[in-house]
Amino acid sequence: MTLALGNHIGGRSVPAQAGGTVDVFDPATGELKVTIPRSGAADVDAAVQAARAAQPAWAALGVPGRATWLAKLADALEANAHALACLESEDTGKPVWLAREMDIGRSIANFRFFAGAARHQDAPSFTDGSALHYTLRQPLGVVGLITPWNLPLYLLSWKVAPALAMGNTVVAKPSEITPRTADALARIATDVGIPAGVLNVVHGLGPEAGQALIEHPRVRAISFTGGTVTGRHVARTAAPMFKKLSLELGGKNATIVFDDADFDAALDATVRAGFRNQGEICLCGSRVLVHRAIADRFTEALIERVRALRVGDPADPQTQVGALVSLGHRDKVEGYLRLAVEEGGTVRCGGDRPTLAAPFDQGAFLNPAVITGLAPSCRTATEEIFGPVVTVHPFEDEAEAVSIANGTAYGLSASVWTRDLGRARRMGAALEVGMVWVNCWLARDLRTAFGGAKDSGVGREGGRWSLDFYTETKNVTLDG
Ligand code: TXE
Repeated sequence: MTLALGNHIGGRSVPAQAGGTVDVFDPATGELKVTIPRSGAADVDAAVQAARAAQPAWAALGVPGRATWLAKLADALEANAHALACLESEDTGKPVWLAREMDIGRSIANFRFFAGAARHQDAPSFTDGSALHYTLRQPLGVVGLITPWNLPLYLLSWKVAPALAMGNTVVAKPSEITPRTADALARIATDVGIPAGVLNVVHGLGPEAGQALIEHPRVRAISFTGGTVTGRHVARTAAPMFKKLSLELGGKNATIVFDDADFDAALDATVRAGFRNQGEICLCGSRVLVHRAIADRFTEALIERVRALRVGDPADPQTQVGALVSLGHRDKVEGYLRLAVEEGGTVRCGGDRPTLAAPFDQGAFLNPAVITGLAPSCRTATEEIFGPVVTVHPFEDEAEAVSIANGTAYGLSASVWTRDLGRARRMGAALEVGMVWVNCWLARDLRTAFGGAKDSGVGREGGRWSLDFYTETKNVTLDG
C-alpha cells in the first residue's frame, strides 16, 4: 500500500495546497512506497509564517530550555532507532545495519552534542579602560535547511540541532528521493511536545519547494548540502538577498597511501572510504593514490577485497553494499564506467549489475568497481561519480601525490597513510581541502570544523562554527 506523507507545518500534517504529489520508490526493489506533497511557494510561505510565529517563544526558552527539548528528541529518536533505520534503508537502498549504526546513531549524537555545545558555548569579551565590549549570539529567526538523499536524517539533524539550539525556528526541505526520516523526525518532535511551528518540513521538488525556500525574504539563512551545480544556483539566488549561506557540496577525495604506511590498515580504510554507503558519501575516497613502490601489490590486494564485498538485500546483516539511491543514479554511475573505458582505463573488477533474486532484481544494484590505467587528470578521475567506483593512480613522491590530489576542482577531504610524522604534517598543510585525516578516515569529532575548500563549498559547520552560523553575532560596548 502506498502511504501519502504530508508536510509538517505548524504542528499539523497537511497536503500541498495545489494538491499534487511526487512518487517515492524503494531503490532496492523498484517498489512505489510513498508519495510526498509536491509543494510550491504557497506551502513554503505557510511554513515560514508558522516558523515566524513560533520563534519568539522558542528563543525565550533560553539555552537550557531548548537544550532540554533537544535531549528529549534525542531520547525519542533512540527509542525508535530500528524503525528509523528501516525507513532510511528503504528510501536510500543502504544496508539497515549501516543506517542504524551511521545515520541514526549519528543523528541521535547530533542532537545530544548540540544541546551540550549550546550550553557550554562561550562568547568573547574585552575591556579597555572603562569600556566593556561583550558578544551576543542572537538567533537569526527562521532558517531554511536543504538536504540531500545520501545521509538523509544524519545531515538534516546536523543542521536542525544547532539551528534550534541557538533559538531559531526551521523550515526544512528534504530530498524528494528520501523523505521518510524527515517526516518521522517532525512527527517525533510533535509527539515529544516540541512547540508547533518550531520544526516545519516542506516536501517537494528542488526547483519548486527548494527554490521557494531559498527565495523567501523571511528566511535569514540557508544551509544547503547537495551537488555543486545546485549549490552554485543556491548561492546565486540567496547571496544577493544577503542571507547567511553555508554550502556543503561535492567531493572527489584522495586516499593517499605511502610505502611506509601500515599496509593492512591502509587497505582496510581504502575499501571503507571507497565503498561505504555505496560510495555515496561526499567524503568517500574515490581516488586512490598509491606510492609506486607498493602500487602493484596494493592494487591487487584492493581488487581482491572489493571483489569479496557482498552486494544485495539491504535487510541482510551480511550485506556490505546495498542498492544505489535510484535507477537514474545507477545510469549516471554506469555512464562514468563507460567513460572510463573511453578514457583508456581498465575496469579491473565490478561495474556490472549483480544477479539477484526477486524482488532485488528490479533494484539499482551495481557491483563495486576498481579502475586502473587512467590519467589522474581525466574526467572519470576528477568528476564526482558518487557511486561504488574508485580509480587507482600510482605516484612517485610526495610532490606528485600532492599535485594529483589537488588536481580537481573539489577540495573537501583527504585521507593520508604514512608513519612519517614530518610527511604527515607537510601533507596536512599542502592538501587543498577542508579536512585531512592521517591514518584514519571519517573520524568525526563534532567539535571540529566540517566543510570544504574550492568547489566543495563555502563556510564551516560543526562545534562552534555551527553555533556561529546559526546566530547573528553582535558586539555591545558598555561605558560610563
Ligand atoms: O542533488 P541536488 P542531486 C552530488 C552527487 C550527485 C549530484 C546530484 O554527485 O550525483 O550531486 O544529486 C534540492 N533550489 N551530491 O541531483 O539536486 C533538492 O531537492 C533549492 C553530493 O540529488 O543538489 C535536494 O533537497 N533546492 C551531495 C537538495 O537540493 C534545490 C549529496 C540536493 O539535491 C534546488 C547529494 C533549487 N533550485 C548529491 N534544486 C553531498 N555533498 O553529500 C535541487 N534542490
